[in-house]
Amino acid sequence: MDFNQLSLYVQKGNGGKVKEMVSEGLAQKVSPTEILNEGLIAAMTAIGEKFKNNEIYVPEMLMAAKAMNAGMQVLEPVLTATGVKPIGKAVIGTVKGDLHDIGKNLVRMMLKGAGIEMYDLGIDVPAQAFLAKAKEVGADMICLSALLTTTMPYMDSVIKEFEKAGVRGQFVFMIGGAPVTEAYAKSIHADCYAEDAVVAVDVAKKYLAKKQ
Ligand code: B1M
Repeated sequence: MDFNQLSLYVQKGNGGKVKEMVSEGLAQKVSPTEILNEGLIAAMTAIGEKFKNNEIYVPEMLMAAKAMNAGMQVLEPVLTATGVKPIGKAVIGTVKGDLHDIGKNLVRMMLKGAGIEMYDLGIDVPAQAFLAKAKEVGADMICLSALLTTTMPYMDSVIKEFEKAGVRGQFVFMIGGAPVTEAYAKSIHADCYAEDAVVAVDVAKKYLAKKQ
């Protein structure tokens, strides 16, 4: 499979071709993780670099994101296929002020694939919505994503909302996203941090096992 060509189709925002190539790749038994990493995620990294260097602007970034999502739709059934019995429930969302959802969606898919029942609140999610959903579904874990240095501090506000309600101790908080670090997670007393969707699976499993 020509991963470079796939990446170029994503970067050009050609969702039709992206879907076609991902479907063909899966039919030829190319590893879904390789398609994801070498084709789709590589494209978003390149797009990020071009944006930073003022070679492209927000509309092109948005088109690339749509094409990436088209590819992820094809990959989703493969990534979320699970034969395991549910090991816990998690609420996930991108925090208030932040519209980035590709990484969050990926984390949701991988956690679902690991047998975690996922409740996705989408993007731009206020603290109160995390709290309400967590109580409603009896969640074990709250997963927060942020992609901007300006929205990352809102993760602290979400945790504080749970503290204010006197229920912080009932939930495991996992946080992640490009600007987020282990040190930041510690500073806001999140339980854990994961750098990517694959690591998020291991971390979530470990903390859910501890919680049981
Ligand atoms: Co935006 N954007 N963007 N953007 N965008 C970044 C993040 C940026 C780094 C680009 C750059 O300058 N190089 C920059 C942020 C700079 C900063 O804050 N330091 C930036 C900016 C500035 C902006 C705007 C402000 C631009 C503007 O309007 N002037 C604006 C903000 C809008 C808002 O949110 N309020 C904006 C808008 C957008 C679009 C809407 C056009 C689009 C998003 C569309 C969408 O998501 N549906 C977009 C995109 C596509 C990007 C880049 C190019 C790609 C992001 C992405 O999808 N990466 C991005 C540059 C980059 O990241 N290189 C950029 C692929 C994805 C798989 O990775 O999301 O990092 P990621 O997720 C990873 C890990 O972070 C981790 O696992 C994931 C999978 O492995 N992870 C978790 C994520 N969440 C996790 C949660 C966990 C655990 C792990 O536990 C719960």
